Amino acid sequence: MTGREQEGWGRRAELDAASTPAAAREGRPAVVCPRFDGVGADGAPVRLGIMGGTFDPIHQGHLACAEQAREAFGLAGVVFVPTGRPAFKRDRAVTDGAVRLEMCRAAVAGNPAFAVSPLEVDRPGITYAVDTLRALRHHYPANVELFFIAGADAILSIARWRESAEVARLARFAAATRPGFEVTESFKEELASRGAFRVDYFEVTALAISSSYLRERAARGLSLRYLTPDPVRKIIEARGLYRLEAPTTAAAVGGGKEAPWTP
Ligand code: DND
Repeated sequence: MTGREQEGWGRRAELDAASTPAAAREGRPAVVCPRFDGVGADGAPVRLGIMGGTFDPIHQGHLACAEQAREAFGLAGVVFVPTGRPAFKRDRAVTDGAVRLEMCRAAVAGNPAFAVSPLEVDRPGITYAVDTLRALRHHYPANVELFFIAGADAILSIARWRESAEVARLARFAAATRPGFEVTESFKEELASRGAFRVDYFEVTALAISSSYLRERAARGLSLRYLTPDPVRKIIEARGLYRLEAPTTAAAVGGGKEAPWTP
């Protein structure tokens, strides 16, 4: 860890302590999400959604997925957690975490049911979901049930996540499928053979949008209007993100393309 990272981490811990005094008093880590830090404090059962992602950039598909998961599972809210250095994308450049965080915040601004946590961006080293889930589980009382929201395309990969058995123990999964996609018995059996994951499926409006598609369009100078919220589009334009010459994103545009979202 560099001195700068240590300094940033320490400063964040101080902010945590200030924003969640109860957590700090008890020596518990804050989730650094003031809007939802107090969820479950009254002891009543409540469900909270966690939408993890690289969000490079965040787009309408991510937002519709979170919104429809919130409805389908009666979630009190959804916390978007952009990754720091994503475990599965170490072969390509990813836009700076602070900028992805800024885009996520711009995307959810004005929606009281959504919030963004810098937990992973602030954590030094490679980002693993298990560390995040541990921090969240440690922070929230047992009456808060955590639902990790993911596209069904990502679900089969959870067996390859670091400490996947622990991931399975710490959270339930809300897996988004698109209309017409049948969750077959063989799909479920395949997943069950890989671990004791608790997965509930819900159908989300088909949105054939992916971050790589947005990056490609931006690189070609094409419009991102209506594919991502306007404030996000404006950040991308103002910062010149995803242009072929942009140093932090050149590799992301040229290679490391994600598979289209086809659960
Ligand atoms: P992605 O890089 O796939 O995110 O990461 C998803 C989560 O997996 C993150 O929280 C990672 O930390 C975690 N992960 C991955 C690999 C290893 C480990 C953890 C580990 O701990 O070892 P994207 O930004 O590409 O997408 C975010 C989410 O949105 C995904 O679940 C994706 O399936 C979904 N999505 C859509 N949902 C509905 N409609 C669309 C979508 N496009 C993406 N159009």
